[in-house]
Amino acid sequence: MAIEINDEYFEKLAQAVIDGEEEECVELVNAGLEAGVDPLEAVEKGLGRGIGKVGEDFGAGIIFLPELAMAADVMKQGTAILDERIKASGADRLSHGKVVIGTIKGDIHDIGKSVVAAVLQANGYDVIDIGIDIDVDTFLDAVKEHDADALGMSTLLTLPLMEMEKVIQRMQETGMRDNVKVIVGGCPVTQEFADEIGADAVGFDAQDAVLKLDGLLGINRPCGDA
Ligand code: B1M
Repeated sequence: MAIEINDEYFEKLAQAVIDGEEEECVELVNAGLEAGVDPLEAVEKGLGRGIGKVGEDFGAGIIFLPELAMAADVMKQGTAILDERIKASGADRLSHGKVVIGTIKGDIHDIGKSVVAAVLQANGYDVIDIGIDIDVDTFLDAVKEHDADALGMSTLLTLPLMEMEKVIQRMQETGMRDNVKVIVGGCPVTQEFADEIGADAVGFDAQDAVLKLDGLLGINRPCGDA
């Protein structure tokens, strides 16, 4: 499939997610990479726009869980390929620090968290992605085991939001909080909420997560290197 990277290409990617067309999506992603698409742009302008529309329709009761799940599977296939390319783009960089990242207990959304993990890795962080539905003890054990400089928590759901506070509280009780920065993110997470629960920062998207962590860990990059 020979293609040009333009608005039409990103629209086709979005539409493949909306239509639940896995084969089409994978072909478009691979053809895009061959034609030199920026993988993060393909996630944000293409696949992300498609899943955003699907999410809106689901919220409005226009489509139901099976259609949402089908679109999510297509999105996952596409982002898995792009995430690998994003990670590989930072393979030869020096390590800026270790980050444990996961989606909180009660939440199984993993696409956005995985994109953030890939972009952090591409920007020189050693990322330990511990997955989804992660409880307090598992977060703390992973931070200890890997001697992490930062902990990242993600959620897309409103209901389990307070799990993030529980993790931070336990870090305080066990004396871990002073040495480990905490960044939170996901669509229901606001700056006010992050302040309220005592997180160090909120990341509004993957690139923002890099900028916020750089700030917290004192990383100075040469111009154009972030
Ligand atoms: Co769900 N879901 N879902 N879902 N789903 C939402 C979140 C929802 C808003 C849809 C809607 O109603 N409009 C709604 C939440 C409502 C709420 O709580 N306020 C919802 C619901 C209700 C549910 C279920 C409860 C549905 C049900 O069962 N009845 C259920 C939850 C099950 C559970 O977790 N216990 C559910 C299930 C699912 C699927 C499994 C079908 C699937 C997920 C598949 C997967 O992840 N493997 C799914 C999907 C795909 C979505 C939507 C449509 C898209 C999410 C996504 O992947 N976005 C979503 C609606 C939406 O967001 N528009 C929706 C693309 C991704 C690249 O973006 O994840 O936002 P995002 O990540 C961004 C930023 O948020 C940020 O950077 C990322 C990259 O730019 N970010 C961070 C994220 N984490 C970060 C961490 C950081 C920093 C930045 O630092 C650590």
